Amino acid sequence: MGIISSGFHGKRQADNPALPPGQYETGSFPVLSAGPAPHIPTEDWEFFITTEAGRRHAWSWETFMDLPQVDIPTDIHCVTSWSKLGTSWRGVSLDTLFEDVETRCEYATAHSYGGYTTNVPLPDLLGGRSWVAWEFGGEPLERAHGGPARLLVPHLYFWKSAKWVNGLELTQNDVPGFWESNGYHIHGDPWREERYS
Ligand SMILES: Nc1nc2c(c(=O)[nH]1)N[C@H]1C(S)=C(S)[C@@H](COP(=O)(O)O)O[C@H]1N2
Ligand SMILES: [Mo]
Repeated sequence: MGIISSGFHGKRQADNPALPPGQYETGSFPVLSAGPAPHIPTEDWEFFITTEAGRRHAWSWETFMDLPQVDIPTDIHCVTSWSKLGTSWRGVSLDTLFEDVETRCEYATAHSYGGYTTNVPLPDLLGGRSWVAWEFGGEPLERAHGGPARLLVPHLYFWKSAKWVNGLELTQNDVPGFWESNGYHIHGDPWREERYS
């Protein structure tokens, strides 16, 4: 048959339409971080959006929590080939956060506490496709997974979902972030296997 199935790592299911090409399903939730997990008390947490005009929109944890919260059922896909199907998150849609933001920029760089960055085109962030998520599986997001809050862009490979997210810097050009400068694809669509550059 030519199919090697390992119960430990999960199995490739070529016939599962929820799995992008080259991915296998896992039941666990691996932790992948390029450095130590920063500790951000919610009293100190802030989320910002800066525009090309120099405007800075910012939310404290309190004002962020006052925004409409939504449940987000979604699958997630890591470039290292694991996919986790049927995860549930809660957070604020980027559409909500962008309501008063005026910009002609087409890209954003997500900045995280701790220094991680990743670039995402605005069309991938808007239209109900991304969130700032603070709850996973009905519990506050664990620090290892990006708590108090992380970006969630589940239709792109999971490295785009910046943990410990601090804000978005809008940019005119597509500026490679941390992994994008280290060989990962500039865009990262798992359905097109945009893994490496
Ligand atoms: N701030 C920050 N965000 C990050 C990373 C990181 O190292 N730092 N790693 C990315 C990568 S490569 C992946 S696969 C996912 C892993 O998220 P998880 O640890 O919750 O599984 O987070 C992404 N977001
Ligand atoms: Mo990753």
